[in-house]
Amino acid sequence: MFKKVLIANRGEIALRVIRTCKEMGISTVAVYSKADADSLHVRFADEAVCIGPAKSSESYLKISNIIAAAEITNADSIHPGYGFLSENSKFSKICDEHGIKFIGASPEMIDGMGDKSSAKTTMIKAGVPTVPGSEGLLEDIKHAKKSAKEIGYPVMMKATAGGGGKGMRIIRSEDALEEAWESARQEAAAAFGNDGMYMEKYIEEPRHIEIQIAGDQFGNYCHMSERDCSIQRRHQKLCEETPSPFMTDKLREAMGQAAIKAAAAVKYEGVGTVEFLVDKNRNFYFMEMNTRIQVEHTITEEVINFDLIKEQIKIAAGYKISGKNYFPQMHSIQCRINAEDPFNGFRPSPGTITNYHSPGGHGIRVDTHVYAGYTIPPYYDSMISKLITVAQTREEAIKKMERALSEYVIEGIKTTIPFHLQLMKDPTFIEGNCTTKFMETFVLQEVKD
Ligand code: MV4
Repeated sequence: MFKKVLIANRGEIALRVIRTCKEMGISTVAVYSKADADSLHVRFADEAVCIGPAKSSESYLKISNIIAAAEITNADSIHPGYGFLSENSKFSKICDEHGIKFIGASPEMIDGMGDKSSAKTTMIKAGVPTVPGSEGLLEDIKHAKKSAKEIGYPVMMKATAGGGGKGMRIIRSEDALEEAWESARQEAAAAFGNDGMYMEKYIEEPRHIEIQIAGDQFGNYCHMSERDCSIQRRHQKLCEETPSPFMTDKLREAMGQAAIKAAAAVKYEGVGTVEFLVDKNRNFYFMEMNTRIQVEHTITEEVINFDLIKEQIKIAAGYKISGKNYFPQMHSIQCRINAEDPFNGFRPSPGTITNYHSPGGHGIRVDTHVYAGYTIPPYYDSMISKLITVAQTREEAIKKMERALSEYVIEGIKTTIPFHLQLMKDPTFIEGNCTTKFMETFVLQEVKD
């Protein structure tokens, strides 16, 4: 087992990793930017090293500084959390070259899954269902036209280096193809330095349902059931739950097996997520594979009663997994509390928290790094807390969330709490009918106080 883990991240996930390390008897090293000197992850870790100024590119993304911090403190491993360097193949490789265990995917795995078109080809070969579409990259506009005709409109053009919706276009007729082809390629070139494009059938109003998986170095794989992440705004998840209200036992079995097939096809080691699009007829299609721990891993932990960070660390240290699958025993919901103003287009609202009281009681979990007096810096992600409920049934988990949200006091900044309070009362949500289109029509009612 590792003796000392450096956490190459900040905020709630840095704290989350530190907590598990403490329980496992592993020493921890925090790294922090000058803007984060007062952060809890700095205080809760055994050691802390300042790695640069506020700007991420000069601190949390600065590989040389993080490696130097690991060497100075004699850390034998690095946990990257999510975001930042968690899916950076260069970082994974450099850790390896320095004899530091990267608690995450290998460089080859990251690159293989990071290129969406080749990941899709890998999955087709493995027999994992994918959206019908072009084979490999589109060579030119002529090829794009031919593909679209074969697939049948509407089609979706996607950047192979994409993610977060960048370089993605819905095309409903041939008239719109050329303009979409040009603009999507330009967007992808600017965002990723890679203008490779592929095309597939456009799935109307899909659900985003992902399967948590794990694999070890002995070829054992398991799935840990699904998370429904359909409630998103501009490709930012807002609320996640498990089990999915759209799931059936049969579909879970099929998606679980497909996810294991995906993991086995690439000899996946560690914990990961296989994302699927699910259409209204419960057909499911491989979308992407994430090679990191995700923000929403918490709800899976709650329903299978299992510490996923501990599992991640154990697998990286060479432990075997049992190979048996996990099924939800409870219902769990997570609301992402962001420092944003939901009444003004979710505009970021950094600043000082003047008053803070977090909810508690049975079935409530709060993963956060904030406290009364804490100043949210403007440089990073706006998520400041994850509020998670767990209960026997979906109805109880929703009621519990409503109660917890109404107890939650965060003053001095705007937060997404009012949004979530309304979401918990929304008929479409209560009926379990939210698709990825839900937020396009959601209207937040102004509350007077
Ligand atoms: C799609 C799709 C419909 N049809 N692919 C969005 C992000 C990227 N990872 C894939 N995405 C989509 N791909 C086909 N063939 C709809 C989306 C999509 C979406 C997917 C999951 C969650 C939210 C979404 C919001 C808009 C579009």
